[in-house]
Amino acid sequence: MTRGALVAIEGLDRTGKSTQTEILIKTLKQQGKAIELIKFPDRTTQIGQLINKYLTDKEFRLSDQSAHLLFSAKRWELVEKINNLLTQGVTVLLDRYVYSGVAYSAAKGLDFQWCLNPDLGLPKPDVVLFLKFKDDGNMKRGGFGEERYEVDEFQKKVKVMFERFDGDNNWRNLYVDGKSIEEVREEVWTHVVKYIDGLDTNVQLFK
Ligand code: 2DT
Ligand code: MG
Repeated sequence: MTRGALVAIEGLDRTGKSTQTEILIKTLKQQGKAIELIKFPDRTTQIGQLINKYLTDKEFRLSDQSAHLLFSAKRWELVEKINNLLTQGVTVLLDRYVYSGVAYSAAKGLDFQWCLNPDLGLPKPDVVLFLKFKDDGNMKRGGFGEERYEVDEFQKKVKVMFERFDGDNNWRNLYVDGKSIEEVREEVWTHVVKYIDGLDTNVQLFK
């Protein structure tokens, strides 16, 4: 039986993840493909609401470790749903995932492996599209500075942590510098098209 593919879109803030995921969903739906978008953090459940408070209210204090574990708990809350969708042949598109979880927390100084540990056993994406600026281009875009992590110095540290995943066989760097939405869309498509008809192999787990 063919299962759906697990595709993650990752990147710093303001790199175009949400724009590209929306376009991709629309394209795949137009082609009659079964696809579902899951955004992390999803802010609707009780855990999600706590995370939302943490991100938007700077007076709300949590230790870095407990904040980290909440984001991980958020993923574990949805793992059954993800697995069920994949089994049913649905392609699951993740807007942020484990990689953001590790990168944003490790950027605060927490140990990289410690950050990954609570996510071990989660389904591992078949492909990760990392939307990336060569320079600090995301910081020059508008809409920055409203939430906890939207600070230039911090974004630079997160970038370094994200890059530690570069080299994994599922990792694809997509440079967005100076490219239009349409140009990035085409590149996203060339990476995703190989996966949209499903896979015969079992989904891998983080280990
Ligand atoms: P958005 O800007 O995409 O809404 O994300 N984050 C995200 C973490 O620190 N850990 C995680 O596990 C995830 C998924 C990245 C809000 C912020 O939450 C950060 C930015
Ligand atoms: Mg954001």
